[in-house]
Amino acid sequence: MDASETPTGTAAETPTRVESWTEWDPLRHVIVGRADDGHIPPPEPALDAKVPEDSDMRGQWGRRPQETIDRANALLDGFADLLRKRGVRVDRPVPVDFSQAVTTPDFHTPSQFGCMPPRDVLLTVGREILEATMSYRCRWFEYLCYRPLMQRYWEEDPGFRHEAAPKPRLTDADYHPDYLSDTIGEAKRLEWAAARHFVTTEEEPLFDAADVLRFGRDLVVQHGFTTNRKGIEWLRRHFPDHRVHAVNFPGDPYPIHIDATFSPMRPGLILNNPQRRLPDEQRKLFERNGWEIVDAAPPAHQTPPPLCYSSVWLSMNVLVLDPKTVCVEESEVYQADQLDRLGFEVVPVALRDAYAFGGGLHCCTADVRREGELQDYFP
Ligand code: ABU
Repeated sequence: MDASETPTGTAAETPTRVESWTEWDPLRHVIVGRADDGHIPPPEPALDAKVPEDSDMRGQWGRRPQETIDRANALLDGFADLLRKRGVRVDRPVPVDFSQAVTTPDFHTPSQFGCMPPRDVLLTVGREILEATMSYRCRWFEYLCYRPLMQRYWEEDPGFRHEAAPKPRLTDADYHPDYLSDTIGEAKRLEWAAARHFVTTEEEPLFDAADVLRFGRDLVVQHGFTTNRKGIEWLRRHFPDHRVHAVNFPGDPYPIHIDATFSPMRPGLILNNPQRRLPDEQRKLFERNGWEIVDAAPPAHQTPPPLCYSSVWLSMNVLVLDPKTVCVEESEVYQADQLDRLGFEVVPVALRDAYAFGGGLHCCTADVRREGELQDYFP
């Protein structure tokens, strides 16, 4: 069997058709990341700005301990099996050697990151999968792990469009030097976030795919550390038949990736992180179209797991299987209870020990196929 895929049962027989327009339509085919050879990358500007001053990640880098890689892979394999048993076809990336340095004419970094999470790299919009520019040097080549799958989809599905955004140069001009101090402090970070002063500059278009949410004809994109204004404008020009809306969340001192901040669950319902509330002006689009924006339940944990980049708000980083069914990390009992009360079948999934590799249930997946056609939810 090819390392890129582990078919079992009927889900494996799902023919290849790339198409997904939303975060909630019934999931039929998905990519689940792997923890193999996961590295904590060496210092670099965008990554350092994301690591809180009191984090256990400060000053650490190198290959992650093998026992944590094995544990994370066991959890990711378990999640893949659970999805297959529910009839979802699951494909897996092919890791490269992440201990390799990356050298381009513009930068050098002594090692890479991993192939978790795919959601950061691959943006599926309708019949297209777009490889994001990425904004960290250590993730510049991460798309290579997905190329065997992209090639296969391209050969098997004549309607599939495989696209790649222009690779950025990622010189020092891409990063604001004032973010690189070790002693910025949270108050200053919040002030900067409110003023939309982020670590990335406007030198060139930058975006990570996990800053984009798909609502049919509308794409909602977070402006923050990993996506700049030019990245949003690039997406606007690349998807001329979509409306692209820039959003920002002033309560987040480390704004990377929208999926632990603002999570659409089904048509008409969004969970919003109560510490990172969407500004009133930006809420209007949803409210005038009858969407309810509900504060997400509090996380069950006071701190992230060891050596983790993400916040405790991975509690709301859930994977919607269809508008009535949602996967929630099994220890996130408050989030599970809230979604149960909102009418969902909640499927508990053990994943917390894989969080350190790049995120939760939404992060560790990338859509290939959801049923459903393009619709206008904000007419
Ligand atoms: N990749 C999502 C992480 C967001 C957060 O740390 O809250």
